[in-house]
Amino acid sequence: MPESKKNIPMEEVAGNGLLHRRVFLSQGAALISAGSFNLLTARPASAQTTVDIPPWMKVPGAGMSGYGSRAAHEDYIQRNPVSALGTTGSGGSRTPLQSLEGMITPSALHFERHHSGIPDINPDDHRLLIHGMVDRPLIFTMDALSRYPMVSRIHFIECSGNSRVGFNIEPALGSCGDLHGLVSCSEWTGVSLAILLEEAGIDPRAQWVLAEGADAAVMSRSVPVEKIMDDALLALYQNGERLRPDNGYPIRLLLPGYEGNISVKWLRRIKVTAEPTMTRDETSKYTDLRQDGKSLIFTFPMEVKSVITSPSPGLSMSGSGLYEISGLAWSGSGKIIAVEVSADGGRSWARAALSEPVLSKAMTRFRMAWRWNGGDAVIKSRAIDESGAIQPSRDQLLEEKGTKFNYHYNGIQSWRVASDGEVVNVYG
Ligand SMILES: Nc1nc2c(c(=O)[nH]1)N[C@H]1C(S)=C(S)[C@@H](COP(=O)(O)O)O[C@H]1N2
Ligand SMILES: [Mo]
Repeated sequence: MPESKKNIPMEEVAGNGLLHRRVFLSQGAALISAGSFNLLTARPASAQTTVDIPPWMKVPGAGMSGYGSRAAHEDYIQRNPVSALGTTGSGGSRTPLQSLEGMITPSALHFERHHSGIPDINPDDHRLLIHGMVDRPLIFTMDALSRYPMVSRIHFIECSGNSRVGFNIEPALGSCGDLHGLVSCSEWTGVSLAILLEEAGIDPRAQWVLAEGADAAVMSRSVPVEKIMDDALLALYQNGERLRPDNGYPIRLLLPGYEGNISVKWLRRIKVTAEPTMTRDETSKYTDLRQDGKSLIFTFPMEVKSVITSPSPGLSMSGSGLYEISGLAWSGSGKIIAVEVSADGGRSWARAALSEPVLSKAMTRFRMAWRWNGGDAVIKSRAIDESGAIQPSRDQLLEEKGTKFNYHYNGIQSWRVASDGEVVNVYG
């Protein structure tokens, strides 16, 4: 082995054992194979190991199936449904972020937020109406929509109530998904709403569009025409197959980067208007109460945010040594340009590696190598997006937004790793 590949020191780049992100670049793989350090937890193998034939090698395996399912050993990985008091069917279920890898959320684990349950829609009987300030009102069957040119884009959806427990006085208990799992990321395929509005002939004086859902809650929100013309999608497909009923089957509006509420599911009506309609869901709900008693309305983009998914509560560490700190970052204002990680409670920070592809308004996976000395440590991540926005600390956020805010929490998440390997949510 060439001298240069032997014992290359892992450069420490910030306090308490954070290592340079090159560990995850192609050269890093070479370093690992050169044995300059031992990231992996494998034990040395003896020749005997391969002689034992496991039971599944002694009989032919199972046959094919029409629609796949995951390994039974993975069935414990579940969304965590929590019903809201009051309206039947209202509530949410959160994505178990701590159990997933990469940037795409499997459709069956995409978070859900329903205000009156999931309507049982027959796609043959469902219609989309476009009317209001247009030259030609149009009505579409789902088949008619399918004949328009389609586009595919990878985007996150985040409920503006995500991470709300961060406003609590005491840090909440729970897994990463319990605290932050009202965000998911999918590949969405469908028809650009701008194309259909152009076909309908939009009145140049129109400034807003009302989007209405076909659930019993009749979720309705006003969207600026500018956003519609920019990147609004009528999504028909999610991760390659038709939308799940939970996520809006047979059609939903997708407004990339905007608070999840406005991506109206089970979409039935688009009305072009001069003014915002001032619906229930944008006046009594989804407004942000300020300290002076006035409320902000139409606070659409979700702010730059990140969270370490591993290690995180429930994923205990087993003894000092080399670990990968991994997490997700996203922003409603564009691409993530950097994620910084601290292992000493925020005294020093170092840049994580970002896993490709890094896409606008999509989740971005980050990774950092950490040599844990086995002592008490507080780890945290902070994301920066291409608009220059930096994820704030919890103190900065409360200072800026006040204590009456109930939505749009994007403060830095701190996890305390105790010397016994247990991980918990802490402030500061
Ligand atoms: N018609 C309708 N659309 C809806 C909702 C709803 O209850 N009804 N919930 C909204 C909220 S608050 C959010 S956060 C997102 C959640 O999308 P998902 O359930 O696909 O994750 O859908 C939005 N669209
Ligand atoms: Mo939401």
